[in-house]
Amino acid sequence: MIIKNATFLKSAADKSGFMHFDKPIIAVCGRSNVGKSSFINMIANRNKLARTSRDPGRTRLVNYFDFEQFVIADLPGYGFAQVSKGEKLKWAKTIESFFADNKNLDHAFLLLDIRREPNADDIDFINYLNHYIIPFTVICTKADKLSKTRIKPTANAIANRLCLGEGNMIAISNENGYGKEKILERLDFVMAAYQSKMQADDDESGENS
Ligand SMILES: Nc1nc2c(ncn2[C@@H]2O[C@H](COP(=O)(O)OP(=O)(O)OP(=O)(O)O)[C@@H](O)[C@H]2O)c(=O)[nH]1
Ligand SMILES: [Mg+2]
Repeated sequence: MIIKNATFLKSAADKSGFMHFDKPIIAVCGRSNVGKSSFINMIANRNKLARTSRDPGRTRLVNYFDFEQFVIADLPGYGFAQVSKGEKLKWAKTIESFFADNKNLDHAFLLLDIRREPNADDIDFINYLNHYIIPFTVICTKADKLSKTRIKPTANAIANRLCLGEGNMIAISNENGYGKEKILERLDFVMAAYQSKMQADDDESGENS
């Protein structure tokens, strides 16, 4: 996969703003401050496509980015202690309606900070993805914060904790580009899965006509 051009499309606050495309939609999700917006910038080779911030809770809307072959939806982060109960409920509603309609996404990249044990919010989120039968890849960010020899064993320990196979877990650094090749390969895989799904849908509608 070669990423040539990426552009911001629009933000959506709720169901009425969610977008549909005739190409795969990949949701980027994870705890607040884990590096979702930085990740989008890293794969786009751009510094300021998605707004990043040191203050958790920066992204409150679903932000869509067009990468030509696919679309990325940057989702608001969860688990931010300082937001009000009302805000949290609003977040839960937005996310729930986003996941409930499978036209809203084809794959999820769930980002975790490699230095932290997955917590109850992360596990709930994985249960959520499984419940709605959404294929996902776990991406451990901030690998630059560990020594090179610690990256693989730490990522493997997280994969074991979450009962994930090796192919479903990638360690990356948004700072120095570590793991980017693996992300590009994964994007090829997501594209191929989307194309076979479309082919199967076409075959099925042909049989029924
Ligand atoms: N060292 C290091 N810092 C990172 C990495 N990725 C993100 N950061 C930093 O972590 C902070 C949060 O990054 P964001 O990309 O804004 O995180 P986010 O998940 O989009 O946050 P919300 O939108 O608030 O949910 C920023 O200060 C980034 O510079 C990484 O791979 N390595
Ligand atoms: Mg963000």
